[in-house]
Amino acid sequence: MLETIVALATPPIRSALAIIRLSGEDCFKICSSFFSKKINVDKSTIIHGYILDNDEKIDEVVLLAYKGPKSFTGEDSVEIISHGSPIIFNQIIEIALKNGARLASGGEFTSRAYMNGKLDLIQAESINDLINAESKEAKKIALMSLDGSTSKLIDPIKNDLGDLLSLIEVNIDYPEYEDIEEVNKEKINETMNKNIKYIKELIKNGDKGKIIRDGINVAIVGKPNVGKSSILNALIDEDKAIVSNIKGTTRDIVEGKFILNGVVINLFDTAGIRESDDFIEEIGINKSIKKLNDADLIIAVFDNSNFDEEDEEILSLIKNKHHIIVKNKADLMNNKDKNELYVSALNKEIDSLKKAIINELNLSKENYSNPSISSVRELGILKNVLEMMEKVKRDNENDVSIDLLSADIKNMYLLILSLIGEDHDFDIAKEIFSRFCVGK
Ligand SMILES: Nc1nc2c(ncn2[C@@H]2O[C@H](COP(=O)(O)OP(=O)(O)OP(=O)(O)O)[C@@H](O)[C@H]2O)c(=O)[nH]1
Ligand SMILES: [Mg+2]
Repeated sequence: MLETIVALATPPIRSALAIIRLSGEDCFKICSSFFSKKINVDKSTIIHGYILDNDEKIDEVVLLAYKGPKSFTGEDSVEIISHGSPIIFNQIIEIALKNGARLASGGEFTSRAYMNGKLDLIQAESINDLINAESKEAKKIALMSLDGSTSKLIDPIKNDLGDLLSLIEVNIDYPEYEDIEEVNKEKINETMNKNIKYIKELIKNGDKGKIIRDGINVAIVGKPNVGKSSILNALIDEDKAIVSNIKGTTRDIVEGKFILNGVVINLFDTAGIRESDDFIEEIGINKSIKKLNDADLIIAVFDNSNFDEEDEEILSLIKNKHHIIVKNKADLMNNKDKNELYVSALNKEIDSLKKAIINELNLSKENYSNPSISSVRELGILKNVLEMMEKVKRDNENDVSIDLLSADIKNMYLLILSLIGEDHDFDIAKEIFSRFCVGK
């Protein structure tokens, strides 16, 4: 039997109301020992009453009792809505602990919902994404995961591999069944080809979804004084980084954030890159180079000064990275090349740069209206499955025997199940019997 757990569901700060949550088999019994009214243990109810510590009234609350399995965790659960004073909610939690509950660990309510089959693993993960979403689009994607739409994307692969695997097993183990389709080279090839194409599409969409979910890191680099800090300030529309006409003003990385077409852009203004004998500036320059290497996209800034060795150095540093080249101080330039991108950070004329970022990252809003498999874990598994499928396809073409291939097919099937957390009760016999009426 699982213990009853308790935790504060709202932030541990003073506010109008707080919610204390309990879940577990003894939950109604434990709450009855400190609630002023009787809790009906047979159905879900909302009750107004008092939290009591012996006879002392601790707070006037509303208690929501959810009869399992019709609750978030699938177990009997209670939410107590109390007044939002830390003294009150801490006291209520203490009383619950005293009466037999145990403090929940991080994510334990969600993990119980998963264990009780209320959520699959993709849905469980999306709860965190939903809470941490920083843009409306990120929230929308998380919600699509929570309602199960994302998990459904896995179904076609799961069905195809499950069918193939069962068919192979039946062919091997029950050769006497003549009415069962024979698994041959073509059948395996056809299944691999179809799924390789499908998974590649999922990964492509997932990479876009990942950008929405996690945001994107953009580093602004260039030689000193070209206006990097001014560009950061203009993009985030705030006077955050110090700007001056002294070369080497920025030494440490300055971070800013703004939302572009629903995507959180994490901007990093860096120290101007040049040869320097100033020890501290040198540290800053090394940090710039590291940031440049870690970023998803680089904005390389040049100005109206003569193109020199320092600019040359910047170009060589970014050449293998995703980058946008921008000419700042357009207000000082008379001759402009129509193939170049110009901005004037001083005059806050930077829309062309925003457009270039949107184009470079393909941040169109239509990308975000569909569910996508976008967490690092999920995408990692899919990429792994894709590699295995490509291997099985090659082996199959090279006439590797079907029983050898079946081991790889089984492993990729298990990986697909692990995406949604169903791998723990995988049973090949169950799979076969669920698909064929073998030995009815
Ligand atoms: N005319 C003009 N001046 C600009 C523009 N953008 C920046 N500046 C000026 O250029 C100088 C340097 O700007 P910063 O933004 O500090 O340059 P930086 O690249 O961050 O310089 P470091 O931090 O030293 O590497 C300041 O005097 C700015 O006011 C612009 O678009 N037009
Ligand atoms: Mg600067």
